[in-house]
Order: sequence, then C-alpha cells, then structure tokens
Amino acid sequence: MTDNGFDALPAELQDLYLGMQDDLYDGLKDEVVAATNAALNEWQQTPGEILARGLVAGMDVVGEDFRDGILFVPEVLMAAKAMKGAMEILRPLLTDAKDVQRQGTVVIGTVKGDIHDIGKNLVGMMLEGAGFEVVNLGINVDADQFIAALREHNAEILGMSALLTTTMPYMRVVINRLIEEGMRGDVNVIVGGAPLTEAFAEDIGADRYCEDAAVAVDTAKALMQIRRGG
Ligand code: B1M
Repeated sequence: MTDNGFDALPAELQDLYLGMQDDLYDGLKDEVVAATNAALNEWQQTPGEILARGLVAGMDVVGEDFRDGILFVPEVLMAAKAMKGAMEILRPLLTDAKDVQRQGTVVIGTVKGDIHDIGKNLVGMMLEGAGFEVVNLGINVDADQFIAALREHNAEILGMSALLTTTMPYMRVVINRLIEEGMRGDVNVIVGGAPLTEAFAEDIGADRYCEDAAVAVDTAKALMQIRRGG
C-alpha cells in the first residue's frame, strides 16, 4: 500500500488528497466520503491509490498524534468512523470478484482483547476481490470461535489481525489450539497488524506474516497454489 507517486500528481489532486487527510484527522466523515467520491469519479483514482494517498496516509498521522498524546480516543474514533465511511464507498470496487478465478475460503478476525478492525476489514475486502470466500468473525475473537468457524466453513486459511503489542501473543494461543485439535496440517495461518514482524510470525508458528492487505492477497493466493500442488 506504499505510494511513491504523490509528488508527480497534478497540484489539484494533491490538494484533494491533503484535504482528505486533514478531514480524516478531524473526523469529518461526510467530507472524507465526498473527497473519496471525487477521487474516484473526477480523477479516476483506483481504490488502492485512494487508500494509500488519502485514507491510510491520514490515519498514519492520527496514529502518530495519538501516540504522542495530541489526540485522544474519542477523536481517533471519529477518524476511524470517517475512514469506515470511505471504505464503504470502496467496498464494492474491492470485493467485486467477477471474472476472477475462485480461490479458497479464509476465516479472518481480530484476536481476543483487540477491537481494531479497519486494517482487518480491508484485508477481508481485498481477499474477496481476489476471489476468496471470506468469513469475517469481527473483533475480539477467541480461539474457540476461530476453530468453530474453520470447521464450519471447511476453510483453508486462517487470517489473524492484532494491532496491540498486548494482544499479538494471543495468536500463539490460537495456533497451539489448532495443533491440539489436530487441524494445523489442514489450515494455513497468515497474520498481520502494525506491531507484528516476520520474526514474530515465525516464532509463533504462523505460515506467513503479511505487511499489508496487498501482501495478504498475494500470500493467500500463493498458499492456495501450493495446496493445489502448483
Ligand atoms: Co488504537 N492503538 N488503541 N484505536 N489505534 C494503535 C494501534 C496505536 C499504535 C496508537 C499509537 O499509540 N500510536 C496503539 C498501540 C500501541 C501498541 O500496542 N504498540 C493503540 C492503542 C494504545 C489503543 C488503546 C489501548 C488506547 C486506549 O484505550 N488507551 C485502545 C485499545 C482498544 C482495544 O483494542 N482493546 C485503542 C483504541 C482505538 C480506537 C477504538 C479509538 C480506534 C480503532 C477503531 C477501529 O478499528 N474500529 C484506534 C485506532 C484507529 C488506532 C490507530 C490510530 C489506527 C489503526 C488503523 O486503523 N490503521 C493506530 C495507530 C496506527 O496503527 N498507526 C492505533 C489503518 C489500517 C488500514 O492499518 O490496521 O495497520 P492497519 O492494517 C494494515 C496492516 O497492519 C495490515 O494490512 C492493513 C492494510 O494494509 N494488516 C494485516 C492488519 N491486519 C492484517 C491481517 C492480515 C494481513 C495484514 O492477515 C490476516
């Protein structure tokens, strides 16, 4: 989701994106939605470009100021609502899997104790758009819920998200439960979220760490390919 093309954009489009970032910061949902529509319809920007240049870039600033004590939970919640409003506009574009080869089923959720869901939902939408059946269990999901959903949907892939250093260790609990239940060999596990690293994913026994939603899609496709013996 990184974007290096911002400086090359027309000044007017740069202004649109900078305004979108400011409005997201200020939690102005209607304005962020309007700017998203303008970027799509007047500037023919792709959902990926809008996310990288406007929404995720804006949320990064929110995160920095939240960390530094400049913004507080209510303000961050407003920013999150504005971002979700824009994501609803992008959802049909991201999830439209017409003419896409059907892939497998992914059960996805944010782990127990953690209520951050924007990134996880983005991953879910992009997986749907890539042809996966996505069972999104939401937030604060415990091992029992993950195991039950994997069984019910006969899913090939489990995707876990965590945004807090205090909740990421719970991923290990879920993976250990998969082993106890004799399911580990049947399910590939992908993990992601801002505080995670490749080393952490390896340490807890996940199959892959995914830095962002685009990587999650490529990784899930690659895992399906391996499962098919390709
Ligand atoms: Co929270 N929060 N928050 N927060 N919050 C962070 C994560 C934090 C880094 C902010 C900071 O201090 N700079 C910090 C965590 C510090 C740490 O643990 N190291 C933090 C904190 C401390 C907290 C609270 C504890 C604050 C408090 O109450 N004192 C609290 C915890 C609540 C809880 O979960 N129990 C809390 C609450 C909240 C809100 C509710 C206000 C709100 C969440 C609203 C919501 O999600 N519905 C919120 C928000 C919005 C953030 C920040 C600002 C933004 C997160 C976000 O949505 N980013 C965040 C700061 C930050 O991350 N920069 C912060 C945009 C999103 C697109 O990116 O989620 O990273 P992200 O997803 C990316 C990748 O990580 C990856 O792909 C996505 C798209 O490319 N990815 C995956 C994510 N999941 C994946 C799964 C995959 C693959 C890739 O496979 C399955």
